Amino acid sequence: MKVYDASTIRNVAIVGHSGAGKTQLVTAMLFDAGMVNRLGKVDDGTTITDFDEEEVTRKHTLSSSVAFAEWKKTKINLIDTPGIGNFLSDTRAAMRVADAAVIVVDAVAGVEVQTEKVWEIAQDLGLPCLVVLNLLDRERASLDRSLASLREAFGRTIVPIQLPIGTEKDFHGCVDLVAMTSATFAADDSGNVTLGNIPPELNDAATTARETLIEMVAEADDELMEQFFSSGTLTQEELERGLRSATLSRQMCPLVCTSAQSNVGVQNLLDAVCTYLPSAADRPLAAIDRKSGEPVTCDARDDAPYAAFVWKTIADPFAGRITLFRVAAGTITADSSVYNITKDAAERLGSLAIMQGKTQHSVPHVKAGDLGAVPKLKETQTGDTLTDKSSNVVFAPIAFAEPVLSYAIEPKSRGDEEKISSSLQRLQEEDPTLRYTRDAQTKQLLLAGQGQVHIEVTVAKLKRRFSVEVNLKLPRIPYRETITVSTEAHGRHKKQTGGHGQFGDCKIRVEPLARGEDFAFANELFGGSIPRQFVPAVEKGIHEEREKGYLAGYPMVDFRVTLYDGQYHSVDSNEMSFRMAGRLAFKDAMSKARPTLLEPIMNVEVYAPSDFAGDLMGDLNGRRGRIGGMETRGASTLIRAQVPMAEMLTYEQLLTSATGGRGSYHMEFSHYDEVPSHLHGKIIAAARAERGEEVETED
Ligand SMILES: Nc1nc2c(ncn2[C@@H]2O[C@H](COP(=O)(O)OP(=O)(O)OP(=O)(O)O)[C@@H](O)[C@H]2O)c(=O)[nH]1
Ligand SMILES: [Mg+2]
Repeated sequence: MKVYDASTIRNVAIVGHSGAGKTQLVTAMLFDAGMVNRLGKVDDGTTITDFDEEEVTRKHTLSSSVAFAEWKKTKINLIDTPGIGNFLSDTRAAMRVADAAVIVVDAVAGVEVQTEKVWEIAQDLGLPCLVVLNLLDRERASLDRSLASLREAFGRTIVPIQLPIGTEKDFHGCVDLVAMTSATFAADDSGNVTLGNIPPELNDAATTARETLIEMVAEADDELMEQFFSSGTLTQEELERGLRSATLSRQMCPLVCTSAQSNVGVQNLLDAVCTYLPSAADRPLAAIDRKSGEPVTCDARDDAPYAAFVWKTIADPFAGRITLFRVAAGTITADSSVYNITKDAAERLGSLAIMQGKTQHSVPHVKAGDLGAVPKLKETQTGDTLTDKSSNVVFAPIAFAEPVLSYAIEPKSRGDEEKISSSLQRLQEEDPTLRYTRDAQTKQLLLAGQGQVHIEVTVAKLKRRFSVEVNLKLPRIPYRETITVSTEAHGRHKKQTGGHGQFGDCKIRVEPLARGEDFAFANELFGGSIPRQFVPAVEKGIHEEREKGYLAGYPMVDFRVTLYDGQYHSVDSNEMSFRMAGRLAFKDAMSKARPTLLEPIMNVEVYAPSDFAGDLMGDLNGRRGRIGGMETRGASTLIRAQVPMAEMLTYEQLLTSATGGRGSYHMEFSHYDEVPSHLHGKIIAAARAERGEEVETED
């Protein structure tokens, strides 16, 4: 394996909506570059990057993976990412270590909900983008319609640098608008290519499209603009150079045309990646100065001290933990020691590898700008920085999404609890968006994640990888409780039992805090009414009660407790007594502070053909949703709304049946809000029933 310098490496994240053909495209690129000798297919489970059994079965990417193609003296690191919304955090992590995003778009559907999501992430990260219009061989595929929806969503920066030759089933090649040549491909998926002139019937269209392209490129660069004015055009060399720099500065986003399934246009895509996208040397990795906290950058220089960013961890049941990193600067060498500055721990590296899907290719070192992997690190987790102890630079940790939904789970065989905990702990290492807890009251095991698919996939992994089987019970809405008015309260615990008695007495004030502020405890005692050492006991008692909730057993949040007075007894007072007093005071407070229920509200974005927009908005209103906006995207409409989570549990089914499968949506936690009072009774009754408590009836 040749060693590549940063300037000859392209790190690209292949991103886009599920089903756009990302995995198929990566497989075709690997085949065309001669990395594998057979064109694998998603439908046969023979791709390089969907290797997990669960991915093969579902025919969807569930976790990012890396492969590399050597193409024209360049090493292209391809990170295939999941397009299913539940796994967006994983896609975001991959984009953190990429120098560019290749956004794959379905030429039939145009822009979809995840297309917008990845575009937003690319924008946040300042990533140059290349759009691949894929599935051009499908019925109703169209460059014009797709381009219209892309431009409506992302503006006119999106510019074709190719035109498709042939439509739908007959799509078999592309016109290169920069070189004004054509490439046509054999009909047998072999990728055998014939280069030639532009077919006469496309001459006019190509000339017009090239003029548009030239104007855009000239607009982006003063020097080229002058050149354009004086000579009326640009040379091919100028066009290429101008297009590259406009792409790097995000003023333009070139669009190319492919069919990944039939291996058409894939080699042109490889060329475009090399020609127009930044190398690892062009984009220093964003970092943070440890002292000032200010953003800085880290140049991909080989001769600099080593610095690497851990962007992913794989929990392999056989090989153990595999840590994936990007070397930002310097060189990481096998059989050496590195320092994990995030964890303040030294790590011993054994063998190093670069990944080709699931296969590890052993390498002696990984240089600046490249992506590497190392098995069996002890302390290192996703988001950590490996660098010298004295280094001033660290990389910002990855922001993983908070869980959206939680399910109660139940082991199929008794006694499997231990195994479930340890297996889930392993899975959490590779998937930080997963949470696993035990409900303090019901003792139920709760598994929280990004949505139904995420939870189902996790349960399937438990079974396949760790041989533990669980039943999924109904999803649980993580309600909270809070108070609505301030009040004062009193708790006294007093017991006389033969010898030593028990005595604790405290007075507290409770007051509501703003949403999201959780809980605060303040001590305003003076004059020693309660000795200092007992204050933590009062706080502990209050904590215990607040975790248990008051109305329906959900944790109480967004309020402050101030301890302002109390009494003690020199012999009978002890920690236990004050803990009890705290609990009693809390209960007293809740009986007066008009507690209420809070529910999670979700940000929802729905994408569907515009014909369905009216019905879908009506439906969202019916789910207590608040419509925040509506935008057209070509023939589709994007609806933004905020909807209580409790109303969204059945949304997937509705959307599929209402739109014949042509709608998609994305949902993220937004905030907590009060539950309307008419729904309280139902929620409280359900919570009590779940705990097996008697349901009280009010007469
Ligand atoms: N006709 C046709 N089918 C394609 C093409 N590209 C991919 N497919 C098929 O479309 C389906 C989805 O392709 P994938 O490559 O798995 O899509 P993806 O974008 O990776 O999807 P996720 O992993 O869920 O994000 C598979 O059945 C592919 O065989 C194409 O260019 N033409
Ligand atoms: Mg995929």
